[in-house]
Amino acid sequence: MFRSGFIAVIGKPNVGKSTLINALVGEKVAITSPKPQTTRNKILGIKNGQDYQMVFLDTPGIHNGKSKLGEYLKKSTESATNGVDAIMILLDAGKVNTFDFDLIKSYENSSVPVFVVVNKVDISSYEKLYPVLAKLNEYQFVKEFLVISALKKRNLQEIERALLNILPEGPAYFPTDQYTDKNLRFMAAEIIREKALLFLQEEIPHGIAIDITTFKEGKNLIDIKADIICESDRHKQIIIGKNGAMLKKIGTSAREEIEKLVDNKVLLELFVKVREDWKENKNTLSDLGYNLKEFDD
Ligand SMILES: Nc1nc2c(ncn2[C@@H]2O[C@H](COP(=O)(O)OP(=O)(O)OP(=O)(O)O)[C@@H](O)[C@H]2O)c(=O)[nH]1
Ligand SMILES: [Mg+2]
Repeated sequence: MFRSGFIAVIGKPNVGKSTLINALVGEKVAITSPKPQTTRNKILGIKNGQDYQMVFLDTPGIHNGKSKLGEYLKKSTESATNGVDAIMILLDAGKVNTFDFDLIKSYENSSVPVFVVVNKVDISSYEKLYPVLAKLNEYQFVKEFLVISALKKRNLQEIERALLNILPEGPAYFPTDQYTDKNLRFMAAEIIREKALLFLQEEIPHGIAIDITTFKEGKNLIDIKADIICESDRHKQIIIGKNGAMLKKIGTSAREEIEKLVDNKVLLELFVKVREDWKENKNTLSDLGYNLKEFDD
């Protein structure tokens, strides 16, 4: 019997949703970073087994961003839980608070099984964990509580087991050699953004977006040009860095990773552009891959 289904992975920013999905799928489907609000789109991570296909939906961390971009992120997450076969709420073991409890509670009347997964146990103590687990036990409607480390790949087989218990019989929804729904162009933009998140500090990472302006696949080389969109001249200066050092660092690191992904040489040219209101302008947002119309019925 072949089982298949969709599983939405939701939770606060930075709890490790993308890290978990990458670990489960065994491929880098989504970028991750130590900074909150890394994921901006709904991204599918497809785990193909002998007799199952699990399709995980990575989602932006839930928070109350007031911009048009914030609205897009919120809708991405909300829409991800529609029509799925299971919902997995991820918590950071060391940072569980009322927001998490309220989130769990909001799924009390869910028509599909709800799992609560406590992540990052590798950096949490049992003294901290016990009161959390005791409190979680009050939520009788939750199908199972699981304690894992996505980063150390600890207890992930428990997630697989728990899901196989509830997934219905069904077909493979995607070709079994496919592990995401996103194309190379999207992945390239995300990798550039990941490196920017990694190397840039403070508020700047959240104020940038990547626009791939050229993506030409030749036989021996892929030619990629991309704009790093930011919100002010001051940010632009910081992203470029002294004598272009920062931009070079982001570019080199991104190029190396894109080359591995495409298994080809890559020529990557980055430009920095200021568009003060990109987070508020619906058309600009749409051009950058954050199209609010996706959610219109
Ligand atoms: N120590 C430890 N760190 C983890 C674990 N899982 C994730 N992390 C780290 O937590 C940070 C956030 O991980 P992400 O996977 O980007 O978190 P996310 O929930 O997808 O975040 P958003 O996309 O912003 O909502 C990264 O620095 C990860 O390396 C874990 O099990 N243990
Ligand atoms: Mg993420």
